[in-house]
Amino acid sequence: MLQPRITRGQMNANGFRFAIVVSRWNDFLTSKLLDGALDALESTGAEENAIEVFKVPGSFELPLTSLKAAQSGNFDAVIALGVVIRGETSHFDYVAGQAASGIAQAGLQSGIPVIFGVVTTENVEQAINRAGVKSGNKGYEAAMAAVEVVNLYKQMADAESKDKGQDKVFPHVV
Ligand code: INI
Repeated sequence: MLQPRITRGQMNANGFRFAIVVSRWNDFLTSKLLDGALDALESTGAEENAIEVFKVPGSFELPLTSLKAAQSGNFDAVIALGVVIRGETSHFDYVAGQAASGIAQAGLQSGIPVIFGVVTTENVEQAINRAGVKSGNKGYEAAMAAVEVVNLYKQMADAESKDKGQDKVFPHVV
């Protein structure tokens, strides 16, 4: 059996900076996603002054705000949080679809991880279940994903500089 080198990001948020972009639409649920994200960052060792929260009107505004945060040079990861419910809108597909593809694009364009923490559901009941009001919390999961990938990218950069025998410093960690 082959035994390739496997690298998985550690779950340590200490020393990293995070932007959280959160939609005010369905605020009673997005505030729970924000609580979940902050809980995840605190439990993995993030410092309060290393986290900045940006509020936007709706999920449609998440991509550009996330891109601006990612391009600012002030953050190692951006976490985008929103709730889009099909029952509430005939343009669900546009809002949810644009949020998803725009958030992915913001990450690819900036080179900074932009994490998709948008709950997309058929009805309010399902959204409640994914916002930690009863059980799982998509904000918590998104922040955990952010912590994992910032560590993964740092570990990859460290391994690359070690392989090259250079003293290269990960660009987003000071
Ligand atoms: N925004 C959401 O985040 N969730 C929704 O369910 C939603 N609905 O139902 O329409 C929604 N609409 C607002 C949209 O995101 C923009 O803020 C608005 O269109 C202005 O660009």
